[in-house]
Amino acid sequence: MSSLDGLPLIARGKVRDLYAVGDDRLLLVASDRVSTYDVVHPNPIPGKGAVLTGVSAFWFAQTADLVPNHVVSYTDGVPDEVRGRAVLVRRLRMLPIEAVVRGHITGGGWKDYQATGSVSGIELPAGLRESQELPVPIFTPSTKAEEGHDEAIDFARAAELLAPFASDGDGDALATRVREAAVALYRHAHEHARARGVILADTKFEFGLDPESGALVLGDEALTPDSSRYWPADAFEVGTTPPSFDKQYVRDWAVSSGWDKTPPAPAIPDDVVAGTRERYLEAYERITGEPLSAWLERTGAPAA
Ligand code: Q0N
Repeated sequence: MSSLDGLPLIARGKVRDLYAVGDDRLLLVASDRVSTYDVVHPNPIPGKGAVLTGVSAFWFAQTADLVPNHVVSYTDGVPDEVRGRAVLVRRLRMLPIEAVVRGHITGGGWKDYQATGSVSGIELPAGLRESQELPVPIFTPSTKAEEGHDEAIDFARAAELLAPFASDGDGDALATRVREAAVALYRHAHEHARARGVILADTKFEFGLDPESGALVLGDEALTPDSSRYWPADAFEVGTTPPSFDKQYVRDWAVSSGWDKTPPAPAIPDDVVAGTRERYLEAYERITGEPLSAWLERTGAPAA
């Protein structure tokens, strides 16, 4: 839990907190909390917040010339107690959709495809198998639900939701900019991850508009294990649900414990915490090519 002296709390998510810093900046703090089946467990995974923040930082730096992002600093203006797991960002006018991109057909997309042959109104080839790579990555936006599950919407509905944010009222043009930015980011990250033995199956971005220039800016966290499905390439098999890189370990334990997935979530045993932590550290290393200790040192965080 974080309550940072003097900073007004703006939003508290399941695992992340958002504080106001003056009028035009925010501090985004990732906790070590972990949720499975949308319920947060009572005990943390030490280092998880730093992994999520460090992985985001890696991708924001890699893609800054592709799409501008909201990052200001991971050090200046970041309180000592949250160093390594917090970022100071520019305050944006956030757009009211989740910009989901799928390169493989899995999860909710697989459910929708099985039921209708389409995802977000995009008709897909017949005969796809679970987890199969799509001919091209597709933009499958969803609404932002405060609680519970985001709802898949088609491009036309996304354009309607974005119209009030477009300076010229052209929601279609703004939705097209969001789609092009999101797909370009996915393509970049997918290619990079694949070279490191990791498949980026799908991911979810949040964009906002710069309040001064109106530019489209990438916000939130980006391409983290919490906002993406990363699969180890060597364990990937079409026709199955591949294990995700990180949380699968807790999920498997949660299922075998007999927990019925309704709150409250049970405490995670020490050996499962340790195993999950190892998986997060490995995800950081596989994706960024450096150990988490390098990130902790750069940001002046307490060593994990
Ligand atoms: C903002 N959320 C989404 C973590 C994130 N740069 C920004 N400017 C204005 N608003 C936001 C951002 C960002 N990022 C993003 N809410 C506001 C979700 N949360 C909720 C909980 O903590």
